[in-house]
Amino acid sequence: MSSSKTRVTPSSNVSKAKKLRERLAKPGPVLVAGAHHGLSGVLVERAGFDAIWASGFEISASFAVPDANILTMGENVAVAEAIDRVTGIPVIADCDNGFGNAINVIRTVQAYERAGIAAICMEDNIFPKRCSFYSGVKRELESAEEFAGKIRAAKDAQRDEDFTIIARTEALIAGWGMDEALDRARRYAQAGADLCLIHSKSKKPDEVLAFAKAWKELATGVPLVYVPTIYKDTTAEELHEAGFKVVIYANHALRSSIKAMRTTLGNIAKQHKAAAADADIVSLEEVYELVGVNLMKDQEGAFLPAGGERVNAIVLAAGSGKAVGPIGAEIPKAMLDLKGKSILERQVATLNAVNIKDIAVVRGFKAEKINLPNLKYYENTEYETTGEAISLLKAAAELTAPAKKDATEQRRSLVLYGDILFDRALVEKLITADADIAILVDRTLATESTKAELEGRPRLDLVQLATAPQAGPRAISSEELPTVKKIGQQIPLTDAHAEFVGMIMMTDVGARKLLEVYQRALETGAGKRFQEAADPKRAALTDIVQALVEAKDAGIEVKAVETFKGWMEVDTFEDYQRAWAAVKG
Ligand code: SPV
Ligand code: MG
Repeated sequence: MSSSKTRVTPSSNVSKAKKLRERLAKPGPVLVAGAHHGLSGVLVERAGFDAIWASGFEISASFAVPDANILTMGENVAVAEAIDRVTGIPVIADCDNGFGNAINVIRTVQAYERAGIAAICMEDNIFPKRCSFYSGVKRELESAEEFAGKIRAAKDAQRDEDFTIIARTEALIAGWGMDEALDRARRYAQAGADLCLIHSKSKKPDEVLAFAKAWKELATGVPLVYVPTIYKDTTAEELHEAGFKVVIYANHALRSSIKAMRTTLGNIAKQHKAAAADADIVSLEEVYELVGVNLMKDQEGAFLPAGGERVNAIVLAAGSGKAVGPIGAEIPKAMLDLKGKSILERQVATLNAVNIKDIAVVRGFKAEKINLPNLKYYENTEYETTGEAISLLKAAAELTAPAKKDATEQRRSLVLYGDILFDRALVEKLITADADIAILVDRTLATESTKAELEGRPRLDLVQLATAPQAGPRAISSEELPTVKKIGQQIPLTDAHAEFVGMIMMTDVGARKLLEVYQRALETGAGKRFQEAADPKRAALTDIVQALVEAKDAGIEVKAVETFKGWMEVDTFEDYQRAWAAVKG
């Protein structure tokens, strides 16, 4: 169960106040349990209760202060709202004495209604109150008249007709007798209370049972609520039978958590190791599940731009710098110095700038010379007899996210050559491409002068698109990315629409397809030509991309993300000189 999904704000338009009314209208006792924060609220809901009691006793205790109006109305309503936000069942909030007189009550009702709370409960303790069970403390009740005025104020202030007001009398707690209790409850019912709560500190339910019996005779039609904190052995069904509709198990979640925390902390303090807690704690995964980490992952996929943690990069840097001349013969090309920083260092800085921090490098030629910190390394020891595709295979683990049960994580990988310099904007455009696999292509080639300049230059990776791009100056990119028809070095320059920059973005899905096509070629085509390579082992990136373009059964289109300039390749000594001139020190 992706339980996080069940924890999204309820999709129905029925208010929680209405839900509570509907539940009250159904037969059987309504079971409610106390909570003091979002998490305990979630646990109450998961346990199957009908509603959550935002308990003043629990909330005060969670701040480690007495239940005596020490916390403000604002502090209390904030907790009740926090509980309501993460749960789907109604919250009944304990509002003590309404946090003041009838005028304060008006604001209290407004605040709780706005917070999405289904019902509030107010008691006839004076302000500041004392918890019903504290002995030896100063306890006084308000006059019944004054409290009835608060009930009237509350009913007048509510906007949603389903918002429920529970009036609670503390007459039995204060020792004022059954008659006083009944009289007060009756007056509160007359003032408009939707339910009446009779509280008792008797160890047996006799008092509340006697109250229920007499209440029936008064025939007010107002249902009763009880809180079995001191009397504990009677079941909800028994008290329902006697006339009670709602039962609130007010503070048990808090008290069990104190016991659990004390045990765990005591054991760690004694043994000085975290494992001392193992027998008494839930797994981290259980916490993740309770707080909705799965839901957050779904939301990340739906709402966050690609980038950040989910995008990683793989730099293919197994080749030597020989082609650049003597200056590159002793080091891998990616480590060629450009005014104090190597090409690879410059690449890493640009990738980091777009929040790609997970970077792997495939080394080969003079591998030990590539040793920048914070990178992952893979080796292609056969770099002399193999191509870039084999280098990519060495880092295949980086391309596909580990298979997870929930499979919500969509990973995107950027694969790039170790000898290119590029602007960050290009990376941003490529990693956000709406495709499972997209190559970055430079359309500067479209101009005749560029074509003329490139004419005669060997080993250009050219790209032909499925539909010829719009000719002439000024054009906007179409909303749909162009599809790649052909990629390779043997495309006549006149047929080419763009040049491959040496950077590919692939999602988990795209990567799996690409690797599948290449694996098949390695298994079945050894020793035979593979696209433009003499053998699959010698395949360049362009060869495997072309193979994927042709593999109709793969069911995937290779898309092109277009740029005009913004990059350069360091392949020859002239390139190296141009790059040197272009970069800042
Ligand atoms: C609370 O939970 O704060 C209550 C119920 O008011 S009791 O503590 O039992 O009085
Ligand atoms: Mg209370």
